[in-house]
Amino acid sequence: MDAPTNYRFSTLAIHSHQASDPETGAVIIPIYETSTFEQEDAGKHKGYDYSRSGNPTRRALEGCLADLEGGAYGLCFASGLGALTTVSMALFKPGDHILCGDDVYGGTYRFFDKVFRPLGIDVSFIDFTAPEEVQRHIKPNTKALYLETPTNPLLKLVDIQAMVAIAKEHNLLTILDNTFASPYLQKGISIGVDIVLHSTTKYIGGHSDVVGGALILKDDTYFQPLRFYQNSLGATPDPFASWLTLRGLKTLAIRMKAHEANAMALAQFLESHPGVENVIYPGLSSHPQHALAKKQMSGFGGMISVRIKGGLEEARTFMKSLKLFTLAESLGGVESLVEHPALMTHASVEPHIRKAIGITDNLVRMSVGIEDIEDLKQDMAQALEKTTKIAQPQ
Ligand code: P1T
Repeated sequence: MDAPTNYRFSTLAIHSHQASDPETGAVIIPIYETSTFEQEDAGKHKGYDYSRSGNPTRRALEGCLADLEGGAYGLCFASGLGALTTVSMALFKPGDHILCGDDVYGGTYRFFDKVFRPLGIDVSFIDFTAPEEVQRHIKPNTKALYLETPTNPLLKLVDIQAMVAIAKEHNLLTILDNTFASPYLQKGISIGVDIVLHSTTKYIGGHSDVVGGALILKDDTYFQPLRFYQNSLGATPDPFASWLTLRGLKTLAIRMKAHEANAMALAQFLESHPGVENVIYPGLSSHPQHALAKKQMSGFGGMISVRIKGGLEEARTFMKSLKLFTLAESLGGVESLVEHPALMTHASVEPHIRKAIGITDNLVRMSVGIEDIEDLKQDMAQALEKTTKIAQPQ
């Protein structure tokens, strides 16, 4: 069936760019596992010539993601960082300056700080929760605002509308990493963001079985250069990865509702537990930006960060004692994961910077899955009991 864009989110996720195969009637987009395509005459083909440049399975995913974000184009990549490096190489040049949030995925920080900066592109990491700070750091050569919201791992909220207003005033490009919210909970393009970035490895794929990334473009302003760099840099996903991602994407709406319901219940449970110093979850009224979360998101998502009472030893004990939560990097899959930002996802951020922004040694990040909430609570309770014994020896 065809999917006009006036269909709603869940319908688009299942049908957009996924019509039945006209030749065979196959209901599901095939995995076009081919590296190349026959040409009728040199340079004359049916729209595809080589799978790095384009592949029908990937094309379906790109189109569907564009519709879900309310954008004009989607471009997919072999990873979220593949999307980041491609957009960065395509749109910035030596001498440019980028303002980036100070709490972003460690790999994003590493790319900007350790790879891009030595190439002559200046990057400042600023507290994006304070729009006046962002204003203050704009220089004549500033070209873009790079924001992540909610942030990884501290779940801070960045006011997208305020950032878009600043960008308009100073003629800057806005790039929003929407990985933590997913297009189901937050739509940057309708607020005026130019480019949305995803690690599709996370909620979009949803099953911890495939790595990928995407860029969704508001309009055609940057389509040609990004398409050119996508093909020229070559960080494209293979057909099977595209297919797995598209298959996961179909259930994004119901998964996000289930992630959120579990995360909210668990956050409330943890907030009342004596073994926990503080709980960071945008859905709690104790979150300093709860009102902003309500304004710009249609739900609060499935990520929780907690500070365990004590220090590194207690955090380690807590994580090792969990039975249902797997100790692993990544997030957004149906299974619950737990990780230690300082030692794992944000190890590439220098200790003094981690300290300054609040990535403490007792900070633990949880990706709450869609298992039964009672089992998740019980798991937390037994792990905290073991941890509390360490924290308060009798
Ligand atoms: O891992 P990859 O698909 O390359 O995506 C990178 C990336 C980009 N943006 C955000 C907000 C991310 O969280 C990530 C990857 N993050 C993890 C692996 C993690 O455990 O936080």
